[in-house]
Amino acid sequence: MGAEETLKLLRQSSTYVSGEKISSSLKLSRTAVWKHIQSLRAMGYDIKAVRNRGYLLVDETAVLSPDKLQARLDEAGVPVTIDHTPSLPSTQTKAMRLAAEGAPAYTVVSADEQTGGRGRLGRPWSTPFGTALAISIIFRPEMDMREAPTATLTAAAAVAEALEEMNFRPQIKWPNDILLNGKKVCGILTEMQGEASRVSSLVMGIGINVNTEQFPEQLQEIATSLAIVRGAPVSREETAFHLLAELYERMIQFQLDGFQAVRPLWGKHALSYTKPVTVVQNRQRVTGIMKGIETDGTLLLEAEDGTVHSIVSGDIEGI
Ligand code: BT5
Repeated sequence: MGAEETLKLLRQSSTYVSGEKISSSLKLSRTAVWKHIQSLRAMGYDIKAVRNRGYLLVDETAVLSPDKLQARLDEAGVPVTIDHTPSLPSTQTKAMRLAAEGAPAYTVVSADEQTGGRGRLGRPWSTPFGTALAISIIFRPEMDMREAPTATLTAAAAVAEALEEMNFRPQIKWPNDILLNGKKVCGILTEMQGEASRVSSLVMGIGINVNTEQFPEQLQEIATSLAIVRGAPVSREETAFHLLAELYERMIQFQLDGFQAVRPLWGKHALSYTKPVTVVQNRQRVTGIMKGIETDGTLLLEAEDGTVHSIVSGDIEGI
């Protein structure tokens, strides 16, 4: 908590802020302030310290300014409204609540940290403070619940396009992962509300590892970040801008012309497999050669005996 407050003070000032001023404003000891500065540096914030002057936030790459992001999106004609909070249990949970309360389409809930970020089937999603993008967007499309899988694929295509605009080489791993160099850099979670089979709101949660340097042990082998791939910090604001502009454009296309309009883009970024893959769905495993996707987003796998399995949701094992 103290690190967040310290960061706030540094953000508000374009000149050095003395350690005394920070400690008196936040009612913290000088040692505690120093520790917070150190932990902010460990998160990737470039903070200069000069004796007798204090601290200055030099590099803004780690900082997401919701006002600046909003202004840039407004200027580009992307009609989203950013609702940013430094720390939340989950942007998805908040966005689902706002959607149920009637929040308009294109409300974007974002946070610098999630303490209870979630993936599919209640799996955890890690978002350490200030290092990643955690965003949930409310859409109100005219669609049937059965179209949800293709909405996820549309979001995956948009994320891949956004990352390509930033000179990365993303690959989409069906259904909801974006990989860089074979490791997961982004996950997508699609949830809906509605009556019968009609969707009243679709909430798309997107987590992108931007400046994460060190992952928890269980993720070290499977996760990566934009900064790890680039070898330098990457602006979260820049990433959010590209992401939201692409997502808006592709979702409009999806709503007007259906997934078939976005499908070529999905295909352009989709990971292709030369060997058989195993897909786990509801604890069942199916192994086969991937034959692509159907127009409704289901995955087609041809098993050894020649039968073709159509898989609605699941996880491809390994890469
Ligand atoms: C996903 O689920 O990949 C969807 C993740 C969606 C996260 C966003 S962040 C904004 C919004 N708010 C939320 O609370 N959620 C959304 P799934 O395919 O089930 O993958 C989950 C698995 O990914 C976990 O079991 C871990 O193995 C792995 N994982 C967790 N955190 C990760 C990270 N930061 N980077 C890469 N892999 C991660």
